[in-house]
Amino acid sequence: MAEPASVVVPLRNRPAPQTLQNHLLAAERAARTDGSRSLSWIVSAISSASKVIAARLRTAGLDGNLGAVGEVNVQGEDQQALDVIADEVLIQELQAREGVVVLGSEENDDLIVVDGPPAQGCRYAVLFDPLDGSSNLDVGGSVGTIFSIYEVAPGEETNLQAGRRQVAAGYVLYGPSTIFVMTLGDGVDMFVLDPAIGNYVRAGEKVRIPRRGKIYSVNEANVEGFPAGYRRFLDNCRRQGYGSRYAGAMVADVHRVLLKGGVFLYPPTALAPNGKLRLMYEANPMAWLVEQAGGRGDTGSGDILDVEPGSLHERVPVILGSPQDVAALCAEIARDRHSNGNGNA
Ligand code: AHM
Ligand code: MG
Repeated sequence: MAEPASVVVPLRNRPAPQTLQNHLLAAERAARTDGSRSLSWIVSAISSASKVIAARLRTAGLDGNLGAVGEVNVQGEDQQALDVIADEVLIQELQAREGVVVLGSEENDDLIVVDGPPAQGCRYAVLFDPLDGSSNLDVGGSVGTIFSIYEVAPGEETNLQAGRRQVAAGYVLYGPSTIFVMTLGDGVDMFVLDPAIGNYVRAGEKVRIPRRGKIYSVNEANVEGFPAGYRRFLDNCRRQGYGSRYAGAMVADVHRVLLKGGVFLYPPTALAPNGKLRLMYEANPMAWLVEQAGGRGDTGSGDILDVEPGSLHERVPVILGSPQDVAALCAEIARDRHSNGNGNA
């Protein structure tokens, strides 16, 4: 019997590889505005920067880029060499992109107003934590980049906006693979860097967080200083057989929660009544991503995304995760608020 002739699909009819670049182009076409064109370019600048950062991280133990630089950032934390490198790479990529008018970073005291020709279309502020979890660097642990993008009106470059107004947010996880997770407000998409071709390729579309998980992620060494509602919630989790996982890098911990469910928290303590994590470039982008995946982000007294920001580096208590787990924790916190008028008892 004759072999059936093989069918050759004409090139133009083959599905294009699902790269981050194609995803951004499709989103831009769907939005059909000039603004979405520059927004795609801005996200694509972050993706380019993340490839450079991933490469620097890979050789960090070989090229003398591990360790502190002897400077302290505005948060009072020792800056690592790679914190500074990642910050510079992102600023260089972003300030050259049309539409970027303001940059804000964990590593810089103040917002940077970009000095360039006036933007023609939409104008954007990009806030970022260039290298989150950098205390993991010396031990080869996972770290990440977190970003948050807003549209800004002329003359309002330095006015901070609530997280609800973000137009794009995401993170890059530098672990065994480099993973880019983002939202443009239409669900959460996930891309893995294919080192053979240097492109991010889609690994998850419209990611959904499980409604409930079996893991909590918190720095348990601080538990004695947590408000009572947090302590009761953690006791309940242990009684119900939850496991505990904590990488010490928010990006790695939230990524696990996004995929497997459960809850990540950084509660207030007596010494740090607003916790440790920063609203504008840690809590807000992560909260929007988790919400876009069907989860919740709360401070213990309301949605993270509704917090009206006062300053670039302000901190908020952070609860992120599966809707049922976040609801259970918030209910415990609310019990104390009702009984003594203060959820932080
Ligand atoms: P960083 O941005 O300076 O690295 O700090 C933020 C990190 C988060 O990634 C992580 O969740 C948290 O700090 C860990 O803090 P701790 O060591 O107090 O548990
Ligand atoms: Mg951080």
